[in-house]
Amino acid sequence: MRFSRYFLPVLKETPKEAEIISHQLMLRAGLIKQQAAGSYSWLPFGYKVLMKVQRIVEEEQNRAGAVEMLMPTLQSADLWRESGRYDAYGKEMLRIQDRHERDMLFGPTNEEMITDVFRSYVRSYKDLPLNLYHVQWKFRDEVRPRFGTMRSREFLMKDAYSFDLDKDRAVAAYNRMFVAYLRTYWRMGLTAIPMRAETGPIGGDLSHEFIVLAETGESGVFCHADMLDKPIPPADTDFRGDLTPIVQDWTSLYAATEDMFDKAEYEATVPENKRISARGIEVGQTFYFGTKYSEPMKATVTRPDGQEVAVHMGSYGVGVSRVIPAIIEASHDDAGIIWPVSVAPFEAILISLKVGDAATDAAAEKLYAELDAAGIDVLYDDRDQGAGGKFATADLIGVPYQLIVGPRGLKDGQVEIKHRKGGERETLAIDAAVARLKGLIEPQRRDQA
Ligand code: 5CA
Repeated sequence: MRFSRYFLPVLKETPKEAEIISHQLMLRAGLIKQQAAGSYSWLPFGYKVLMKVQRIVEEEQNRAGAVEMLMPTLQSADLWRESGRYDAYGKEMLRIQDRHERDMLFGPTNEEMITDVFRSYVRSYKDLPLNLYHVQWKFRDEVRPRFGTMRSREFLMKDAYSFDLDKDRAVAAYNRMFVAYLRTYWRMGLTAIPMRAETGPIGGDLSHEFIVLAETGESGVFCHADMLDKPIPPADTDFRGDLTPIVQDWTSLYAATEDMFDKAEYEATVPENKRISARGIEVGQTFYFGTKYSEPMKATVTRPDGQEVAVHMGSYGVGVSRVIPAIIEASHDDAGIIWPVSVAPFEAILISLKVGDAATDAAAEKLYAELDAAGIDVLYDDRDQGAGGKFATADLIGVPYQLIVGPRGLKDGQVEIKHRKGGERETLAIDAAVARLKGLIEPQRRDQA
């Protein structure tokens, strides 16, 4: 992508309304624009990150056996009257009437709708297990939307729903999502710790919040320090096998949100030098709630013995649009964002230091074509502007590698690579640059890992 033909409105000043660093940087680096309280446009640069995050979520859901679909944003109130949640959900639900004065709502979550899909088609235990998911916009009329897309009113969520014959099988389905979540956040460069959590309006008695530690996080959390560097289950994990040992290994160490905090247990099981009491960002949550929806909504299947039973369900959410500020909170410096390669809007930025100089133009154009041919997602800063401003923009927008081409180096046939993270610089022969970047970037994509 040529910068001169792109749409990347970078702001010099830090917008006053933004209280936390990720919100400031998302505005300044041209990722989002506020449209109303808690409502944002995703500008091209931010949208690219959003889609990369969504793709990782989808790949790991698919790997774990979930099947993607898409449900509408507007739902009929009648479905929610069946489950009893229409009145229970309160003011957070945006209620709408259509021209026939039928009650509708903008979905804050989809338990009812997916239960309706399920009951329309599935009759027998033979069709189980089943896990259906979608990535769709949700609306929650939050009392206090804040911190940009961290807590917005309209936000993008991946929500998956599992259906099983009984509790044991439903817990096995829960475990598959648990392991998928460990992999999903790790692939985005995040350390997200599963913590015992309250179930709130979704319901049930087994739930984990996946928490990224950050001073600006909205949740208070307590956990064992060893949770921070546990190895992540590999891509070839057999999701058809028994994942109990992996989940038990993770849940054997103490980790809970403040709502579930048990001081006595914490102090008895976590040595003093391993106690972490901190704040965190909830980037996802998993729930097992049995027959809470299937019973009132009559989503039943026949068992092998012919008896009809309500299916056991769970639901599993990832805050796709919240993950991005969480990544920025975890990965930035004074100059700007530092994207992990796997979610970076571009993997490299090619900076031409002298647009209009024949030799520089020729070298930069050639490198641009070669990077493209090598499959590297590159932003080519071909704007006729001073070097200082270009460097500052490159640092602000956080592209992982900067390839710098200018007349001085070119006289000796050389270009420079700057690593955004860590700031190292390498001078190398122009012909070696593309292979070097490929070697740096490919192992960090985490797509085969
Ligand atoms: N139906 C269940 C699971 S699919 C559910 O709705 N769970 S949830 O309420 O925990 O939401 C799932 C995830 O969406 C949260 O973990 C959080 O990361 C994200 N989320 C929730 N509310 C907001 C919000 N107002 N702004 C941005 N992200 C949000």
